[in-house]
Amino acid sequence: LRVTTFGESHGPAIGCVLDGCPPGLALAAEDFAHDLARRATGRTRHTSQRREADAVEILSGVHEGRTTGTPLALLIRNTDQRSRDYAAIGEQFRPAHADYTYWQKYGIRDPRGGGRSSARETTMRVAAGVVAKKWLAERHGVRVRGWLSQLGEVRAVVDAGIDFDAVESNPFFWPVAAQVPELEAYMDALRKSGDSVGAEVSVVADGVPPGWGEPVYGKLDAELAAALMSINAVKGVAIGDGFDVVAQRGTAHRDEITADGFLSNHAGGILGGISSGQQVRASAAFKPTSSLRLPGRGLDVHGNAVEVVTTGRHDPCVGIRATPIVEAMTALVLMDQALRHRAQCGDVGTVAPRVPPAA
Ligand code: EPS
Repeated sequence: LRVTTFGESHGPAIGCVLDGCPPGLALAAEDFAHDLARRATGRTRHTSQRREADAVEILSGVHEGRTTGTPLALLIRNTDQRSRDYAAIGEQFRPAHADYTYWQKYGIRDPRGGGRSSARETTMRVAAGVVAKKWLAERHGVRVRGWLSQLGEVRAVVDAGIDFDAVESNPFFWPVAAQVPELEAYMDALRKSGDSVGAEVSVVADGVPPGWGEPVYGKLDAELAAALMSINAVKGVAIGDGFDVVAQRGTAHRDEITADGFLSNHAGGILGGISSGQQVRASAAFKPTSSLRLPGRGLDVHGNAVEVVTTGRHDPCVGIRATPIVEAMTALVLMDQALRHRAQCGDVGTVAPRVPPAA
C-alpha cells in the first residue's frame, strides 16, 4: 500500500493517491464525511476558525461503488483560503515553524498558509485512513480508535477501559466526560492568553490477529512509529508502555502467557516487530502550535532580526483535532502490514496455540 498527498493549504485543492487497495471494497464519497468532520477546523471555538466543506471527490479507482484495484485518487477543493493573513509574515521565519527549514532546503519562500507544512495536509491522511479503516473492519474485524489522553498539564484520568461514547461526545476526544468543563475553561484561558500548548493522542487497534509485521526491517512498531512521527507537530511516539519501560523490572513488564491468554499488555500488542494478537497500543506527543500572536524573536530571509507576530486563524492546541489523524495513520500501517502478511504467509499466523488477547 502506498499513500502520497499533494496540494498546499492555500492552493486550489489538496488530494491523495492511495495505491494498492484491493478491489471490491464498497466506497462512496459519503464514507469520508464523518472522519473529515471530526478532524476539521471551524467546528468548535477551540480550533482554527477556517471553514472548509472538506467534500471528497473520488477521481479514480472506484467503479459502480467498489474499488477497482487501480490507484484511488481523492481530491478536496480548498474554499476558505485567506492569504492576506500571511502578508505580515512575508519573508519572516516563525520560531519553531517549518518555514525556516523549508527555506534552507528549497530556497523558496511562499508563506501563504504554511503550504505543505500546514495542518491542512493532514486532511488527506484522514481521507486515506478512511479507506484503510473500512478495509480492516470488513476483512479482518479490526477497529482503530483514538482519544486525547493529555491536554497540556491535564491528564485523562481513566481507571478502566476507554469510554468511546464519551470520546465522541466532546470537542476534545476526551474519554472522561466529567473532566470536559475543566478542559473548556483551560482552553478558553489559553486562547485568551494567545499562547498554545501540546497534547498527547492515544490509539488502540482491536482485533489485530497475531502475525502482522516483519521481524527485522519493516517491524510493525517501527512503521507505526514512523507513520505517527510523520504527522505535523509530532515530537514523540510511544508503543505500549513507551518510555515508562525504562523504570520497569522485567518481571513487571513481561506479559505472562497462560492458556487463558496474556495477563497484561505492556508491549502494546507487538513482540519482535510482529503483532501478538493483543490490542495494539500507541500514542503520539504533539508540540504546541508555533503560530502565535505573542511576539517572538525571529529572522527574515535576509538575516535581519525581526519581531514575529502571527495573526490569522490558528489552533491553540493542534493536538485537539489530531485523534482522527492518529487513527488514520495507524489504520494505514495496519492495512499495509496485513496485505504484506497475506502476500508472504497466507493464513499462517492463526496457528495453535491461540492465546486470546488481553486488553
Ligand atoms: C494552519 C493555519 C490555519 C488552519 C490550518 C492550519 O489555516 P489558515 O491560515 O489558512 O487559516 O486553519 O488548518 C486547516 C486549514 C486544516 O484543515 O487543518 C497552520 O498554520 O498550520
